[in-house]
Amino acid sequence: MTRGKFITLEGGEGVGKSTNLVFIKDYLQQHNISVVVTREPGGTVLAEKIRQLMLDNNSEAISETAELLMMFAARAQHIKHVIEPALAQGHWVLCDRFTDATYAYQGGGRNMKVSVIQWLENLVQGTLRPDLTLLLDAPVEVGISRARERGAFDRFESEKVSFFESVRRAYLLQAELSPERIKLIKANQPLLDVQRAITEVLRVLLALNVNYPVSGSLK
Ligand code: Z5A
Repeated sequence: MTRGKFITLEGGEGVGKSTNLVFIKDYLQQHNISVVVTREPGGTVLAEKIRQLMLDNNSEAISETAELLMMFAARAQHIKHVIEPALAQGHWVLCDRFTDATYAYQGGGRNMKVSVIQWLENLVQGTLRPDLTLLLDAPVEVGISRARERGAFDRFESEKVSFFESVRRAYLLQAELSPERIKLIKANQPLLDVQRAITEVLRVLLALNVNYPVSGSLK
């Protein structure tokens, strides 16, 4: 059985991750790839409970350290019960946020030490890293105005603009450090153009996937 590919979707608030997740899933399925769609924090019963605790705006103040550990606790469950089994069975896993979000939000936004995040990443993930990360990037105010049309804010959405600026900077730094894995997609353009850019990246991944029969019909 050939191991599946692990694709993650990243970016700040409201950049279009959920919207494009559906597009990517459909695109891969049209190319006969079996896709497991999931998200972080979340993806298992326990991890979804941790997500609720972390997004709850009325909870007691959560310390930066507790937040970081909760992210990785949820991730440990997610990897063991969803991501690893799916990849081992040959499914491709498409995940809405993963550890780059930790570097961006807990590292950039909350100022947690990168060396601590790296240590936890190695502990929890071993050698598991995404094969491809699509980083949707847009000016913070664009993402915020898109996301806030939805109404009530969760604990992260209630942060100041400066927090989201730090998150964005940290994401862009991640992309600079890992240009092979992280592909930057300009999200401040019409959806069709965003999806055209995503398709270009996916086409390369499919072509590189030796077990995938590349035909002339790739769009
Ligand atoms: N978090 C963390 O701190 N550390 C971690 O390690 C992890 C996560 C894994 C929950 O994430 C929180 O967890 C997150 C960081 C933290 N908090 N924040 N902020 P989430 O992914 O569930 O929450 P989110 O980032 O707030 O997602 P979102 O607001 O749902 O945004 P989105 O999925 O990127 O956007 P969308 O729902 O697809 O699009 C928003 C709107 O814009 C929607 O009406 C679309 O129709 C519209 N849209 C999308 N694309 C376009 C274009 N191109 N043009 C115009 N309009 C568009």
